[in-house]
Parts: sequence; structure tokens; C-alpha cells
Amino acid sequence: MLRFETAGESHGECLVATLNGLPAGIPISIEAVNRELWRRQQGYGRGGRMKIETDRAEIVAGVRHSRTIGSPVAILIRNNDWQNWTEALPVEDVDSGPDSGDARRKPVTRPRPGHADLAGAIKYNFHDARYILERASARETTARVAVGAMAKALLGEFGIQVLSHVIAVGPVKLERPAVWNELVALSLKPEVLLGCVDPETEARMKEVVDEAYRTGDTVGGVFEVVAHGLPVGLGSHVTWDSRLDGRLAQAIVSMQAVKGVEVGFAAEGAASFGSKVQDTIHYDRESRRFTRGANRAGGVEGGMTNGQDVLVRGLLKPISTLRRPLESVDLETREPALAAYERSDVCVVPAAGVIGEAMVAIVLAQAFLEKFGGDSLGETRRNYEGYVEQVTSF
Ligand code: EPS
Repeated sequence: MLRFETAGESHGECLVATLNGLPAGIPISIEAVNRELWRRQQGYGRGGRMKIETDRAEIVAGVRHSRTIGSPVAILIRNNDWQNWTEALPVEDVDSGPDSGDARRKPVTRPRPGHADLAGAIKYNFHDARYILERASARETTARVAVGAMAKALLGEFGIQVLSHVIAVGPVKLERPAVWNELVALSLKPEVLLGCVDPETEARMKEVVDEAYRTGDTVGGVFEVVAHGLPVGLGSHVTWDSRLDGRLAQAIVSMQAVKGVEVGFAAEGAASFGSKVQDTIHYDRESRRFTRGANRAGGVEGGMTNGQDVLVRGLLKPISTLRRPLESVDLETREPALAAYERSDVCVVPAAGVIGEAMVAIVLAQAFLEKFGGDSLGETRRNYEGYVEQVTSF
């Protein structure tokens, strides 16, 4: 079973992740991991924090001589901003307690609507939302992306790739499908604007972000993750929790600010007749392969991969920290007050796409290892090749 955990606060010393269950022998390139971290930091509309950080992974366990060794992988990513927070968030107490009102703590007493601040403060019993937002912040996704890079390394050994693109920013939508090669080209670009494959649409997306900048607002959107090169049969129809679409949905909606998910063309399908939605089945006698009329199902039928590209979309609400803050209430005085603002991103849809890739890669790697197992890459490969032979001669 491939399992991971993350720890770390947004302005603490570092973020850490552990990942257990990868077979031994997977080649790991630290540059490839760092490239993913770089991709997560990009995009037009990111805030001041991204100028402070240059995220780099330090692998401190589980990889030796550039290959996994079967033991848990541990990854550490240092926060450059920590040096500005040593007094506010020390590990050892410097005064009398969490509600002491010490200004050095940089208390947050005016919860932001939409953020974890209010519910978290009530639940964990702090009259200061600082400890809540430190962990709720999407900075945590840095650790997820590092873990996702490991999952991608495993999948890559079997010709499976996971990429993303932005299909909407605010009201501006990409009105045509993107092809796989466009996503590959996008992922290799040295600069990222809004992660859309169509330059004209991307320019209109930028105008929406500019408007949000002008008005002190924020803007959300939709990203699409595409997994390419999958075998038939990852996940299963037999139990509710082995269904791959359910597992992908959980992984995507667990991301900060994601409020909705689509597998394939879910919303469009719900508004159509069945005859227009299902992907017809055909057979090519020459290659002895089943082919499909379209891929509206997003590569998953009955909770299993069907061999087509897996398509998963995440619907991202606008970030809840606004430069022109919304109405709130002060946790101390209970008087009306404007929500707290330190600094924030205006648009994070391209970054969310990269995080979505990591989450999808992790879920696919879990399902892949469930099916093929193996303590070493060679063993996993033998199991995989045996199955491919069975599928080919079906
Ligand atoms: C983030 C770092 C954070 C935020 C953002 C994600 O940095 P800071 O709080 O120091 O500005 O920019 O977090 C949020 C969107 C949020 O709502 O908390 C990052 O590294 O992605």
C-alpha cells in the first residue's frame, strides 16, 4: 500500500513528507522533483511569497544512488520565509500561552470568509486563527507535489504520464479540446502565464486576473489533469472504495480552494441524453484492439480505467484572502471588522493544475501498485508485463 503524509506550517521551518510503499529500484532525479516544485510556483497572479521562496526538495531517506531502496522516502522543503517568523512561531514558548495577546505572534483575530480561520479557531479553541491558517494554507501542497514527483517516477517507468492545463479562469473558458502534445509542450515551457494551450484565450484569461488585481479581488477557475498511457483495469467496480473515480475525486477535492470535481465531461453529460454521452465501442481487427468513439467518460468506466486518457477537472474557488477584505467579526471583541489581509495570491489556477497532477499521480500509483505489487521495480515490471500479455491476447 502506497501511503504518504505531510507536515509543516506555511511560515514554519520547513515542509516535510514521508512516502511509504514504493518498490526498490525506481530511478529518482532530484532535478525532476525540483522542476515540479518550480512549476507549482509559477503562473500569473501569484503573490509576494513566491518571490521569497525557491522551493527545493532535500531527500533525506529512502533514496540512495538515485534509486529508491524500498524504505520510506522522506522529503524536506525549507521555507525561506521562516527567518521572518522565528519570533512569531517559535517551537519553545516565549510567553504565557496561545491567547496571551503578544503582538510578536502576529495574531489573526479577524477570520477570512471562505478560509479555515473561523471553523478552525472554534474547533481547536484558539481566539487567534494563526495556528489554523498556518496549516490550512496551500503552502502544504509543496510537500504533495514532491510526493507526486515520486509517484510520477514510478508511473513513468511504465510509460504513464500525468500533465495538466487550465481550461477556465473566471468566466473565460477554453472552447476547444486540447491534444496531448500541447500539454507536453506547455509543461516544458520556461515561463508560465496561465497554463492555457490557446494563446488568445490565455490573453483573455490574463485580462480577468488584471481586473482582479485592479479591484483588490481574487479569481478562480478550472484545471484539467490528463493521465496518458494507462493500462485497462486500474481500480475496480467491486467495492465503493476501490472505484478509481471516487478516489480521484477525493484526492482533488482535498486540495485547498477546490470545491468541485469532474471526471470526464460530467456536467455536460448531466445535461445531455444518454445517446450523446456514452463512448461507443468498436473493434479494429488489424491491431486486434477495441477502440472508442470518444472519451466523454474521462477514461474511467465502472470505477476502472478503460485504457483511454484519464481526464479529471478541478473547480477552484477564488482564493479567500482579499486585498479589499470582506465583512467579518473580530474574535476578541465580537464587533464587526474587515477580514485579515497580510498578502495573497490573486489567481492560482495553473499552480492548482500542477498540484492536481501530483494528486492524480499518487492515486494512480496507488492503484497501479495494488494491481501489480512488487518489492522491486523488476518484480513490478514482470507482473505488469504478464498482465499486458493477457490483455493483448484477450
Ligand atoms: C502558498 C504560500 C502562502 C500563500 C498561499 C499558498 O504564502 P503566504 O501566506 O506567506 O503569502 O501565498 O496560501 C493560500 C492561498 C492561503 O489561502 O493560505 C504557496 O506556497 O502556495
